[in-house]
Amino acid sequence: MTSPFFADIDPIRFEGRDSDNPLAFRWYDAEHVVRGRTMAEHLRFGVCYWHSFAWDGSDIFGAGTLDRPWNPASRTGDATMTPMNAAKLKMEAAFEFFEKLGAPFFSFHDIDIAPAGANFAETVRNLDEMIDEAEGHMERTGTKLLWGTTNAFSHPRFMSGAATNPDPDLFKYAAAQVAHCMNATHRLGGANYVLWGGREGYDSLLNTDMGRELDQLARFLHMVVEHKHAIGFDGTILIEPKPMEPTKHQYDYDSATVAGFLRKHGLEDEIKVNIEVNHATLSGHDFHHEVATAVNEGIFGSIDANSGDDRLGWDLDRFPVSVEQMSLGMLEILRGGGFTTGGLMFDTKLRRQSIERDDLFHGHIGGMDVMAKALLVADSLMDELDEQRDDRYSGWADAQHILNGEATLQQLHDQVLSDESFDPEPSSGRQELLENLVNRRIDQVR
Ligand code: XLS
Ligand code: NI
Ligand code: NI
Repeated sequence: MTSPFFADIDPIRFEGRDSDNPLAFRWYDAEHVVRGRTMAEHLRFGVCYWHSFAWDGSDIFGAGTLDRPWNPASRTGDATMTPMNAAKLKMEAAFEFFEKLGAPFFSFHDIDIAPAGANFAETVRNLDEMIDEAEGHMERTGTKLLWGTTNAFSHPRFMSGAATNPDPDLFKYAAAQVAHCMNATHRLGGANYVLWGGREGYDSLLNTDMGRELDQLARFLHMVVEHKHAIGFDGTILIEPKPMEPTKHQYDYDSATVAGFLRKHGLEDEIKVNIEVNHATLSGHDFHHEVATAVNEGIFGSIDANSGDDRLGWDLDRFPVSVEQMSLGMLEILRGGGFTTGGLMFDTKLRRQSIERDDLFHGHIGGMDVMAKALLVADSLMDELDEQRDDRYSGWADAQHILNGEATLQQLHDQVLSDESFDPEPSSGRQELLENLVNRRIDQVR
């Protein structure tokens, strides 16, 4: 491996709208202030370790295509490339990338950064050693941890789930793994800890007791929350909803499903959601619907900023490309007051044919510029839209007694019956006018 890994790339800078340099930001100006916060503070960009460094480009039909010399398939024949040395090389390249891109955060699964050992004890020894390495890199580069998470879905032992496994030994194994990874996340000062229910779901009710599995999941999450308080971790615990894949039906279907589940089990003040754009698409919702639902439920936490495809119904994890889609999402994030511990994590994959080293930069630069422009569009729209929206509901100012419980159905009936002139006039929803406004702002922001 040539060192440094991205030797041909200089740190990425903001060069403004007129720059033709493909390796520069045109919209993401970290220090630019919007509504009292810098863009960096609003957007809190993170790079994911798994797709960007651990994944080699393989898909269900074919082998890896990407140049990732630390991966097992590329290491054959090189005796110095032990699994731990490979993990260290991978980490050097990852931090080189975070630093050159200027992303303030990263995220990882335990298995992305450290190789599995022969048993659990050896696995966590490897992880602890790599956490030491990460600590050094973080100090050196100033990169921070947006979230840590546990991969309790890839290994065959988890084929029937982790917390929702019919076998309590698997629940135990997952508990041990999550406890250790939470400790590691805490050590690195992580802002959040994410639980994506990889295989927490089912393929067939012929062999699945859904009620039992959901109760197991609730107990597991209570244990996670208890552990968080026991170790003094002050980050946010986040569930990442997804409706399907890899199981046919995932229990954390969408924001609304998670909100109901949390409330049923008394977890609504302890756990929030990490909304992934592509998962929203898979659940049949718009991204902005998922954000608005979570804000409304008081559980909005963080975003996995990627995108799907209109015609391919699976988790493609493309880099965000649509300014309109992301503007509507950013609008709901701004309306909700913005991020606290959360941020925009690029849970994004290169296309399998994007095999040049700089392709990873182009993906992230494009994604960051799209989100930065979306922030500006959302900012320019919010007050005007909110004013028009409030206006639509202005009649309620004189009808608060209805919402306060001071009126009965019978009373409303009697009032309508007795007032012969009562004949409500519909008024226009003005959707097309507002859609045109959005497109105008996308053209106008500078
Ligand atoms: C998979 C999920 C995964 C989580 C982290 O679809 O998006 O990547 O973000 O486990
Ligand atoms: Ni994700
Ligand atoms: Ni996903």
